[in-house]
Parts: sequence; structure tokens; C-alpha cells
Amino acid sequence: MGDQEGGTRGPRCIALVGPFQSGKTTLLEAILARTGAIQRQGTVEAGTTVGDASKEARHHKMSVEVTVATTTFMGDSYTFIDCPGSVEFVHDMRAALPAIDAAVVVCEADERKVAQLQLVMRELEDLKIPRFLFLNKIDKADKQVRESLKLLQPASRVPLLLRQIPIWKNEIITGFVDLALERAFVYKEHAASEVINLEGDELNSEKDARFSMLETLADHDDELMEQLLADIPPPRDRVFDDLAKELRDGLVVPVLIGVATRTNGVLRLLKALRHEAPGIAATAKRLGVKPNGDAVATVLKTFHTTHGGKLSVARVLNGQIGDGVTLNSPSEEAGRVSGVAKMVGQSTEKRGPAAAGETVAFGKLDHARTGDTLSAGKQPHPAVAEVKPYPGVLAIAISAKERKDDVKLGLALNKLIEEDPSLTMFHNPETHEMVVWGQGEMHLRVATERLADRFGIAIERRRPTVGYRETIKKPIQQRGRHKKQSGGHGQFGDVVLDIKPLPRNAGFVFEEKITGGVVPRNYIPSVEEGVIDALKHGPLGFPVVDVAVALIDGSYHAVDSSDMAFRIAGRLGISEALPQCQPVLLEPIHMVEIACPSDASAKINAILSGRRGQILGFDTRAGWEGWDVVRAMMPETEIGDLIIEVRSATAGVGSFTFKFDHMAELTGKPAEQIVAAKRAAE
Ligand SMILES: Nc1nc2c(ncn2[C@@H]2O[C@H](COP(=O)(O)OP(=O)(O)O)[C@@H](O)[C@H]2O)c(=O)[nH]1
Ligand SMILES: [Mg+2]
Repeated sequence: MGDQEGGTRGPRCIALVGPFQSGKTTLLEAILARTGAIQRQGTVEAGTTVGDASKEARHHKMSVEVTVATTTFMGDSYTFIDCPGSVEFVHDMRAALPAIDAAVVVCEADERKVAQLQLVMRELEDLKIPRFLFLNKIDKADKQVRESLKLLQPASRVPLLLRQIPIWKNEIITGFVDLALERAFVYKEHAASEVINLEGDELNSEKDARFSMLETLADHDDELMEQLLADIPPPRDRVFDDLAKELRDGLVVPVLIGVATRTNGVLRLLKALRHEAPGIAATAKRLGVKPNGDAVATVLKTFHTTHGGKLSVARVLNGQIGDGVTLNSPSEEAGRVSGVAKMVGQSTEKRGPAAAGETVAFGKLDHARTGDTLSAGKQPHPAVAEVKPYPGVLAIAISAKERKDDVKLGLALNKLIEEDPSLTMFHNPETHEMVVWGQGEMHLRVATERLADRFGIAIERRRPTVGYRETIKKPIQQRGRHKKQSGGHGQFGDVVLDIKPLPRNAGFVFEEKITGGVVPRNYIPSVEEGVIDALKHGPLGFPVVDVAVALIDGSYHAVDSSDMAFRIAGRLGISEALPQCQPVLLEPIHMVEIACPSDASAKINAILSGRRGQILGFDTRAGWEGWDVVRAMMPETEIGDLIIEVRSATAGVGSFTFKFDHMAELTGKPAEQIVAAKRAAE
């Protein structure tokens, strides 16, 4: 390790990821304090951390978006991206991952967190991102670290490689032994750990633990295996080289331990990152960016700040990008860089051009989106990664409390969606509702809070209207006659309609079967318009579908007939007929696919049955060991808040997608309630 303390190794970009509440934001704080970026280490409880500085994050005491903070360690620049752990905000993490050098997966030895840990690990495994596991909160450890790893191992496809073991004193962990360095340390609160000598039992357990670390490493290094078999102590450099290589190749997940709140284990973590995490050259190569081409950067987060306007947080993958450079995305011109800033949470500091490997905020790139690959040349660089947000699982209908805010609301929502595309909105032309889809209750709550806090728009929220329809069960023939004699010119239209139910999903069919010109040709389109008018609002209050209407007879008046008169006649015919045709309510049914860990499948089945779901079957989830996919047909009303129950049955990791399938009859009490509610609302 010749250059251990000397020479710089270039800027890094490291994500802090892992389950909810595992201590990522606290670890970032500890890193910033340890590296001197901040004077004093804040706490999540007191609301004094660099991370989670937004009003919404402080209020809920949880990360609701990424925090980006750049610091310096041993002469190199490090940008840390503290990612939210909650599945509802997972898109922010996923968008930040592709261009990082390595991830530190922060976790505690808690059985309930294993499923979430597995989700995070999968993302990293699929992207081939080297990852450390930082076993945090060991001040509260109640079991051997080896036991903890056994508990967590199922979350990772490759071995968790323990490279530090704790030193226990009176059932409390007071320090650790670094198995690669072969050195023991005693923790000091908020200060560097002190090196101590190991003796007796502790020395023996160090030897055992080191041997099992080396055995795992030797699975991918034949020479090391031979040395172990021959009882030759491998040189320390070789061990470090193997650790670095196997981390970078994704063959193992080295495990470090610590206490983020007390800054314990943080220095060793930083050193491991410095010596073992790959740098920009390897990361650019992984992303297919050539070192000799144009300047290239990728956007990992977009912020709309109150004072600084739009900021695109980007990592430069090649070349250098400074103020005034015009950048292109593969699809359009992204804009001209107006200001380059270093970020430490919410504070930004103007700086000069950013070089390859640095992660900075570019100002005012109007057309840059999160995930975009930006390049400075004439020919845009192909996208280095694509992160599609998961489709929404929970929706609310929102409107501005005051009409004057309507336009502002649309603009503000667009900004929120630009920051977080796992939020989507659409306007329902039938109900005129603005429907916002998100990843869960908290996600939507934070979105509405932001509308109030940042944009000053007071919001009303409701459950979105379900698209009920109605149809008829009995045929009928009905006359529709409109006659009015009010002084001079009268109005006259007269039609006979043959009305029949059609099979489900057949829609609406209009036919004319007029013989002998009893209704003149030119009035027939007006009759159809009148019919369509009446079908928009059936006797139960909903649009009428799956009916055939034939115009079979009628009469006219040479002077008094008109388009309008026949339109009214058509409308009257339908509205008088339908109540006699046994109208029935139709509700939308969707095909739902729920993905869940297999041990939760039984609970999921029960939830679906309890919500009038018709279970179609279940399979193992392709590519997801230990997971199932349950398929069911479910009424739209029951999908409304389904995600809440699914998450609570699956330690937060279950999810679903759905797609409209068909309309189905709904009768009895539930139907009566819906009709009554509709009447009351009208
Ligand atoms: N005892 C103990 N508590 C910790 C440690 N690290 C974080 N915490 C606490 O765990 C909670 C969640 O921490 P936070 O950093 O917000 O977790 P995040 O959701 O992963 O960002 C907070 O109450 C922290 O104070 C630790 O090492 N030991
Ligand atoms: Mg956090």
C-alpha cells in the first residue's frame, strides 16, 4: 500500500442507500463532520442535519428526496448522495445510481429490514455498481456480527464479506478489528479511533475471522487459495488488492461496521472508499463513455430552488464543463450552463468549470431532465442509462382552493414532476379532475405540502372519481315526439326508436331503418346527436354504454321540422325509454398483478378476496428468487388504496401494476350507494 496516505486519486461520487431509517442521513452528517465540511455533527432528531433540510423532510423526520453534498478527504473531492430509503421515494435513488462509482449500503441487523435491503441490493447488482455494506447502529447490537450477517445475507446475491469485527466489553461494542489491516481500534466519540494491541481470546477470534474473510476472497483467487492451504500468510498488499478487485467486480460485498451518530467507523469507511472504490475512469467505461470524445455529463437530480432557479445536479463523465457551455441531450438542446456550483445540501457555492469525475450543479439548463446524458459536442452522446419511474399506485384528485390559482397549480405540478417523475398527473376530461398519481400516501402528501410551502397554493384533495357507466338489460321501442307551437314558426320532430342492449364492451351503435322517407335523410344525423346527448347521462346518473339504437319510424312537418327539433325528439325518446329498460350499473374492472415475497402470498390472497378480487392464479416472479406474482381481476374502487394494505403485508416491499380490462355489472346495496351518492352530488 505504497501510496496509502499520499497522492490524490480523483473525485468520487458515492451514494448512501439502504432501508428506511437505517442511518444514511446521519452517516452523511458524520462524514461531513469527519472531513471538516461542517463544524459540528447535527442530528435528525434535532432537525440540524445537512441532509433532509427541506421543510417537508424536517417535518416528517425522513428523507423525501436526495441530498447532495461534496466534501474533501485526503486531497480528493467526494460527492455523497444521501438517498431516501422509503419505497415511496425510491425513484430519487434509482435516478442517482447509474453514474456513481460505488454505493454504501447502510443497514442495521433487523429482520424486518431484509426485504427492503434486498430491493436496494438488486438495483445495485443489476447496474453492476460496487457496493459496501455499512452495518450501522452497532451501539445497539444485541447479537454477534456474524449472526447479523447470516440474517442479512439472503438480501444479496453475492457473499457479504465481513472485514471488520467488533471488540466487546461488558456486552457493549467498544471498538473493532480491521481484518485486512490486522489492527485493532477503540472507538472515541466524534474523534478518530485509537489503535490498540490485541491479546488472548480477541487475538484468536481475529485470526478465525480473518481466515474466513481470506477463504471467501480465495474463491476468486487461486494463488491466494494455495497460500491458505499451505499455511503461508498472504502479503497484506495482496489482500488489499483482492478486496479492491472483488469489490469492483461485484464478487463480494465488503462489510464495515460503525455507529453513525458517534462518527465511529467513519474514517475506516472513507479510507476503504479511497483505496478500493473505482474512480471515474472505470465508471465512465462501465457507462460506455470514451475518454477521448466530447465532454459528457449525466443528470442525477433536478431541483427547482426558490432563489437559484433550476439546478441540474450532474456528474461529469468526460472532459470539462464550465459556465457558458451549450449542452445537448440525445433529443434536444438542453441549454447553456449558467453557473456551476458545488452543493453541500441546500447551500450552493459558485465554482469554476467541473472536470471529469466531479459532481456539481449546473444552473438554468431549461430543457435538461433527470437521467439525461448531456454532451458538449455537435453530435449528442447516446444515453448512458435510462431509469424509468415505476407507475403510480395511488391517486388523488386535486384542485386549487381558489380559482385564481388554477393556472399556477398546473405550472407548479409540472415543476414537481420535473423534480420527481415518479409523480404523474393527468386531466380527466369527463370529470374535469386533475388526478395526481404517486407512489404512496406520504409521497402524495409531500407533493401537496410542497404545493403549499413552495408555491403558496392552497389545495383541496379528494379521491378521484371512478369511471362508472350504466347499461340496460331490456329492449324497448319508444316514440320521441317534440312539438311546440309558439306563435309564428313551430317546432316539430317525431321519431320511433328501437333500443336494445348490446354485449359488454360493444359500445354504442346507431342504425337507421327509415323507409318511405317518413323522416327525411337530412334530419337523421340530428336524431343520432340527440340520442348521444341523452346517453351521456342515464337514469342512474352515468354515461350509458353497450346499447344499440335504431331509428325505425317517425314523421315530419314541411314547415316546422328542423335539425334542432329532431335532435330534441331523439333525446326525449332515449330519456323516456331508458328507465323502463332495467338500467344497471357498470364498474371498471382491472387486471392487477401484485409482486410480493412468497411468504406474504397467502396474506395477499386474503387481501384480494376481501376486496372483491377474483384471483386468477400465481406464479413465481421471473428473475426474483423467493418472490411471487399474484394476478387478479379487481374493481377500480378497491384498487384505490390497495397499496397501503399490500405494503403492510409485505414489510413495505410489495407492489402492483394494473391495467383496465373490462366493465362489469354491479348490483345490490353497493350499486344503490353509488347511485345515491351520485344523485346527492348533482
Ligand atoms: N443508536 C443509533 N442510532 C442511530 C445511528 N445512526 C442513526 N441513528 C438514528 O436512526 C434514526 C434514523 O436515522 P436517519 O439518518 O434519518 O436514517 P435514514 O432514514 O437511513 O436516513 C435517527 O433517529 C438516528 O438518530 C447509530 O449508529 N446508532
Ligand atoms: Mg435519510
